[in-house]
Amino acid sequence: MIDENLKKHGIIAIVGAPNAGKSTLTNAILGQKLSIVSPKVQTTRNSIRAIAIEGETQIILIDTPGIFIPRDDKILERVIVKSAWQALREADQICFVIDAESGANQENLRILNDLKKEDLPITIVVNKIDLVKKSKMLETFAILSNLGFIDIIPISALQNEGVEKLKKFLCEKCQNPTWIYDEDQITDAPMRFIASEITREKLFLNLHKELPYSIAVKTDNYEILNNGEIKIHQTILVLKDSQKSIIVGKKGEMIKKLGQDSRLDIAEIAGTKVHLFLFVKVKQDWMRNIENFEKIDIEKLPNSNSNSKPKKK
Ligand SMILES: Nc1nc2c(ncn2[C@@H]2O[C@H](COP(=O)(O)OP(=O)(O)OP(=O)(O)O)[C@@H](O)[C@H]2O)c(=O)[nH]1
Ligand SMILES: [Mg+2]
Repeated sequence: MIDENLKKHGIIAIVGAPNAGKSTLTNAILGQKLSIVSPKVQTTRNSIRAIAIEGETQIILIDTPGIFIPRDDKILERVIVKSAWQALREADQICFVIDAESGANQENLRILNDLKKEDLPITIVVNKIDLVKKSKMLETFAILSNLGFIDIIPISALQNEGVEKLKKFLCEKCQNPTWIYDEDQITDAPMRFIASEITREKLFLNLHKELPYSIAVKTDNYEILNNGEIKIHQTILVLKDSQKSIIVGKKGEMIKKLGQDSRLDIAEIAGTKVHLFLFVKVKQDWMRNIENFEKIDIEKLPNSNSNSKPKKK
């Protein structure tokens, strides 16, 4: 039984360079898939909260997009990086994730330097330790401790190594009174946003080169049927006809595969059968207009039914 008087919470921003494994780590601490993951950089575009519980502590993780220097003419890049910085300003703690292969390289040191200005406690997590030799690890640790960092924790988020220890460590850092979310809630993001993200992940995993970066997914309709099953209509927005052909594939095979992969993952998170209908639309200008982007990926939804929040099963 949880003692109501001992309940506490903390907000921890998971930040770092693109591809460091922030979303993989978020899912590992949460204990289930929520945030999307791919081998490509800039997979996460919007910050998303994952709510984990450990004993009396509610650990609220904010999985943020990777921090990099955006190009002036790329609105999407600027929105992505802005979302990361905004999110971390809502946090009590920063968990800075480093890819062990990159170690204390220039990029990571530059981000760390900028993070220091935020005046929040920083824990450094060295991830992907399964990929490096001990000597590389020691070198990274030495550089970071010389810079004055005390909390440096090695993990492999993919292999779930060190994650439990990190979770307990972060719990100690969570010292605000009470819980701020329901016990069984795993995120504050609406299920229809999660559904768009899952389809975007499948596009990242199945399509090559630059194509995934010029794509957005919009959930047009998310309906809970009388039998509890869910019917979803989504539009995949692309910039050109040629991109549409690639997504549809020969005899529609690609879009069929994308739909199947996405449907299974959405069903897993929603805990019920999902009927998913995908459409591809050419919208030449969707990336040029910042409002377009925000409307597509950060949906503000009027209908509370379709706005339901994913819960622990
Ligand atoms: N070998 C290994 N791979 C990992 C580990 N953690 C994550 N990865 C892989 O690294 C890639 C990037 O992981 P993500 O979790 O999407 O990284 P991210 O930091 O969220 O990336 P962005 O959202 O694009 O900034 C994926 O292919 C993961 O499977 C790890 O501990 N070991
Ligand atoms: Mg990510």
